[in-house]
Amino acid sequence: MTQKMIDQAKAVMRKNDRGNYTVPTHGLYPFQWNWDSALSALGFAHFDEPRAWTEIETLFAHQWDDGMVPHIIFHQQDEGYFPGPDVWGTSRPVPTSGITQPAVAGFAVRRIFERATNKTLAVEKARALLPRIHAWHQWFFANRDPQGSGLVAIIHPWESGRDNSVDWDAAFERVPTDGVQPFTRRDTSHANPAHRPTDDQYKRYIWLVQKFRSLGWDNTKLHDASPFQIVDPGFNAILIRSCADLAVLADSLGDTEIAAQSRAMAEKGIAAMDSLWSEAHGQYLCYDRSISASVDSPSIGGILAAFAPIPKSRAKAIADRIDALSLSCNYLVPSHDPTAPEFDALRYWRGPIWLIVNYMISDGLKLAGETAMADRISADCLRLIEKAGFAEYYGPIGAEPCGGDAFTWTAAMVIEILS
Ligand code: 9WN
Repeated sequence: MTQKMIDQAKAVMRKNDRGNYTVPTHGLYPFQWNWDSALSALGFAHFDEPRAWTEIETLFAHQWDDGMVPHIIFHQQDEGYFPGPDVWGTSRPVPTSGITQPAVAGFAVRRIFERATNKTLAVEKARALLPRIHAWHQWFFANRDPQGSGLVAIIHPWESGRDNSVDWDAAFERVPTDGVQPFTRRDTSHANPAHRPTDDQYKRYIWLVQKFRSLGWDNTKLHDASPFQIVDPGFNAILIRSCADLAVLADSLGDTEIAAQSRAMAEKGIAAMDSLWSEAHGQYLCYDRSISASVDSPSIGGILAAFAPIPKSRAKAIADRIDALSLSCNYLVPSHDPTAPEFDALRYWRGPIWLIVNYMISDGLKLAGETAMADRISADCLRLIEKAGFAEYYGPIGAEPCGGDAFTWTAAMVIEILS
């Protein structure tokens, strides 16, 4: 059974392999996505190490001069996705979007490096990637934390990777829709519209894109100009974890300066993260920087925070919180609390389970010594695959496969769990 599942996962990854990058899935997402690639590289590393390095190299080949690594790279023309390069208008030689995505690459590169069987190749590739990843981390704190709080804000829901989370609902009320150019969505012709964001949310996504475009994609201006500035604990946890991992990688490669700077960013972030803890919910919550208020929304963002080296007592509380969530669903970990009124079992990031998020939560809990919950989450991932195949996301009550199928990072996570 195990080997069969690994073989199926490899076949999914090969199918979506475009040579030097992978698409998340055929049709729905025909380009390269940032955090998809970094997480998918972990899967490749188990059966094709050079290919794993290439995936991340391709991503960083499109890093902007200011250090940002864009969330989409439009390698080829494809009318099947909206918004395409013309809407973004970033004027890059190979078009890209103008926003970023969770900084998983630092974590992934350290892990691939440490597991590598071809050490010569690993040293060469990691040495070349190290300053680039570090520049991206520095970009985050310089541009998305202008007051030096230690935590960064996202300025568009797509940056979080959790596009239509309940976390953004209240803040989205303040994002206007006037002046949005008429558009036709493509996602709803590939996937069930009932499992996707609403048209109203799409208008607000596009309003933000048009706003940033009107500012020439100048990152020194975008944060302060955005009506949407949210400090997401999950997003910050990924960045903090990657900074901490990059410090260890830099030490291994003898770069003491990058090691020290990375460690300092991680430590400052961890200390600041505690301000997001909610005793009432037993998890972290988002903070809406534009109105200086906590966001009372018990989503998976505050559970994913366990991916960072948070205090052990917090990790234990998060394991307890997940256990409590399991009373209201059949599979872990739902992207929103099933007992909350906004929970929507099959609608994207408002309830469904995502294997990549499960993987990161499980990894963080394991490091914190919460192995029972970590193993339970991994076991649930495999139950979902057995029942519903390699889907984009799954219903936490009935294990329904949702969104796109034959999904690259879902397959990569299965290889990670089973190898
Ligand atoms: C927008 C590719 C991406 C993921 C995101 C997921 C979804 C895109 C979309 O697909 O977002 O970036 O068009 O819906 O929410 O996490 O990286 O798999």
